[in-house]
Amino acid sequence: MRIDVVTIFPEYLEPLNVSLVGKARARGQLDVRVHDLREWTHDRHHTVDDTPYGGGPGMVMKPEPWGEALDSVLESGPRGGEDGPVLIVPTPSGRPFSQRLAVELAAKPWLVFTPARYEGIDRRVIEEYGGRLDVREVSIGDYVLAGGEAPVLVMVEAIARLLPGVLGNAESHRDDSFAPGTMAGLLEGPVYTKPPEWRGRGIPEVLLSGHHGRIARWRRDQALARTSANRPDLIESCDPEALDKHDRAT
Ligand code: 6GU
Repeated sequence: MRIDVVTIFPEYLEPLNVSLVGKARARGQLDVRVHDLREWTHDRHHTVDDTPYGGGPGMVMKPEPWGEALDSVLESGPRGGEDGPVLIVPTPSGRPFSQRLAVELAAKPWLVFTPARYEGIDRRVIEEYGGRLDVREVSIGDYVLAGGEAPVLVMVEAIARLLPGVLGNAESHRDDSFAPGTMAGLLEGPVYTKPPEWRGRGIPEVLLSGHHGRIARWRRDQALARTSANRPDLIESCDPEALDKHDRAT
């Protein structure tokens, strides 16, 4: 997969050199290219923002640098169709990012992210590219950040770990919280490792039993209890078919 990021803070994306994403890049599983938006400005001050039409607080990112930057990045790869890019515009006004969207985007060959600062990007940029390619305005949650760079780090990590061969164990994401399937989109329950006793605290007996059926049942009960406590909304919205009889009785 190829990922391009256009930003006024390329250094903010340095963490993409570290850990899981960094290793995927080093192995050639992920081609990440970070671009400085100011390279596509032409004035002495490399201006990327201006005051909003209609008044109001804050500044708006000018359309011209974004247009030139995106034209340049988009020219460097396949135009459209199956191989074409998905343009992801991080904004608190976007559609919510989710595991489902991460799975969808992980199947695409090319993602282009446009993290903005200030009050966002002149609307005409989104209209311009929305007319030619798959453009998604995406938010990572119901709070406001100073810019879209941290959301890009979040989204790229969520997507990269789903790429084939990136996680050591292909089964690692089968039981992820929010994963459909065995856990029915429930949150993951608690986990334990050695030592068998720590500060007087032991391990739940069932995990030492070697009884796979009972362990699976226990894990599912724990997942359901944790989801009820922390995310009752996930139980409300879940497919009743995904909860078995035992779950509903709990
Ligand atoms: Cl994608 N951007 C900003 N600036 N704030 C956010 C966000 C994105 N998602 C949640 N808050």
